[in-house]
Amino acid sequence: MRIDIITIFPDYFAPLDLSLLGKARESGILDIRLHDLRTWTHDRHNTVDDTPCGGGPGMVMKPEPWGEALDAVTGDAPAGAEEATPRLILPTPSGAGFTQKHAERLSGEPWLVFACGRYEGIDARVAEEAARHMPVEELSIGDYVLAGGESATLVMVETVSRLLPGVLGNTASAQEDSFASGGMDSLLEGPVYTRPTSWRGHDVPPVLLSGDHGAVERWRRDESLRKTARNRPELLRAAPEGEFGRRDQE
Ligand code: 6GU
Repeated sequence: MRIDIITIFPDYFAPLDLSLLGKARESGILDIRLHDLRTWTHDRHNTVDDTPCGGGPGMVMKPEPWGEALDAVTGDAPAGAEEATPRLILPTPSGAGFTQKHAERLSGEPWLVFACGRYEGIDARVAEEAARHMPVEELSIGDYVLAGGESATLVMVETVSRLLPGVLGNTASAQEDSFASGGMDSLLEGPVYTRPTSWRGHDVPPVLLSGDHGAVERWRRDESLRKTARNRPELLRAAPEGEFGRRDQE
């Protein structure tokens, strides 16, 4: 998968060289390209913002550098996917809520472009114009306000990337994640343990050492339900009738 990130702070993305994503980039599974928006300014001060039309606080990102940046970046298709159209992601607190479902869908795309806004956001005509050439999605990572789209982009890129074949060491582990579609749909993951079996007076639950795989699976499901009920009760209430069985809801 190719991912282009346009930002005024390319250094913000240094963590993409580390760990799982760093390895995926080295192996070629992930082709992440960073672009400094100021490359597409033409004045002495590399201006990217201006005061909001209609007044009000803060600054708005000017459309011209964004238009040129998107033309340059999206005009250059990934090798072997010349026919591919990029999907433009606009991280914004006013976007639709990003979920594991979005991540699963986006992980099937050949090419994503993230446009990181700062200040009060990007002139709305940029999204309007981009939508004439490619699919555009506004996404928020939660109900709080960040200083810019960079950290939200890191969150989304990591969430999508770890779903790509070959990125996780154990391909089964993504399916067992909290929120993953499949077995654990809308349930949180329960507690996990490793050796030593007794530590500072706390014991690993004996069922996990019993060798009874059926009992282990039943215990894990019960613990998932217990944790979901405690930390995210709305997930159980939102589940289709009978989703967890009558016994589970009690
Ligand atoms: Cl994507 N951007 C900003 N600036 N704030 C956010 C966000 C995005 N998602 C939640 N808060």
